[in-house]
Amino acid sequence: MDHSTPWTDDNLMSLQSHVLAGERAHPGATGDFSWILSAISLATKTIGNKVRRARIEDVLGELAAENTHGERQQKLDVIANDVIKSCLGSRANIGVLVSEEEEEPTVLRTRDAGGRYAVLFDPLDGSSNIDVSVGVGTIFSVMRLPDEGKGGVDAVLSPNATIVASGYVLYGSSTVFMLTTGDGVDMFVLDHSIGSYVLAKRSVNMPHTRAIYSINEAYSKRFPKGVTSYLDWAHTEGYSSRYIGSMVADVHRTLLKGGIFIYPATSDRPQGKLRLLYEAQPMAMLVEQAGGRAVTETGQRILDLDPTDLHERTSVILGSTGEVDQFLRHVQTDHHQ
Ligand code: AHM
Ligand code: MG
Repeated sequence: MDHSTPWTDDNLMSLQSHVLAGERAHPGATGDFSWILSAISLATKTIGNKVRRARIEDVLGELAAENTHGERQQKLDVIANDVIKSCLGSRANIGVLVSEEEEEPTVLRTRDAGGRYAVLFDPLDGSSNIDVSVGVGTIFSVMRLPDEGKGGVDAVLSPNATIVASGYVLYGSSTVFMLTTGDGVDMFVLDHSIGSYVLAKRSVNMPHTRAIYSINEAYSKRFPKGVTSYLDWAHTEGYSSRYIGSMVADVHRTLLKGGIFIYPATSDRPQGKLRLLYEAQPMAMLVEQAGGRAVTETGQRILDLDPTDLHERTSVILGSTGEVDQFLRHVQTDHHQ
């Protein structure tokens, strides 16, 4: 009699084995991707550990210096950036590392020397919330660089560069890794007792509608008229409001529960605040892969935007398809008046 446990989809599956299984299903896959992802996995476990020990190790608070965008860096921003660079720097197929925290990208190797991918990341998004123990996260995307050309920064900005994977890790009450390689979104949770990310949910699908908006409403005097008229409408429709002020945490809730996340252009930040390459596009890919929609205030698809500058900013409207459509209806009506 066979007493072995029958195979089901519920069997324990680590992030690593999930990625390897994905590659085995594609004949001709080189293994490049699992190599990159194992470095991201190691880096985020290390950062998560630092985040949890920050008060004990006395690395909370701001540095005296500002980053390239004139913002005060937290000590942990710099630590997280260094961890990612040291984990990813040795992977032979990565040509370029681009970080929100650094003005210049790190060019590791040319295309001819094997640098076929770029990894773009925001090492610790929402870091100003760390001192009060609010969830923060690491956002990343992996870009396949075009075959032609030397590689380097120009390759990252080339319209022929394609994002092949995106994800984030939320260091919250549990550590959650959300990943898409263009075939749906899978959710992994870090099991601290075994030190591995384990699959918690396959093919996350966001609800089509949910009456929750997430926006920093204190800026409403600086919003474009269309955004204000959408909010007036939402108030009369009995919407609820949730805003953590940490994009990873706000987007994570939106992905699982539905609703809409809005960071519009404001009169003092006409381009918006969030960065196209490190925040908007990775989140847009995840949201679309989970059945949602991600656009700018003019209704342009965020994944169709071609950056001309690595640190470019954009307005971000993302979430349940029905909610984003509703938002655009107000903004566009306002535009045509
Ligand atoms: P950061 O990269 O400097 O941490 O800024 C990004 C954060 C996002 O996590 C969040 O959505 C947004 O800034 C909040 O901004 P605000 O405080 O203006 O509402
Ligand atoms: Mg950020």
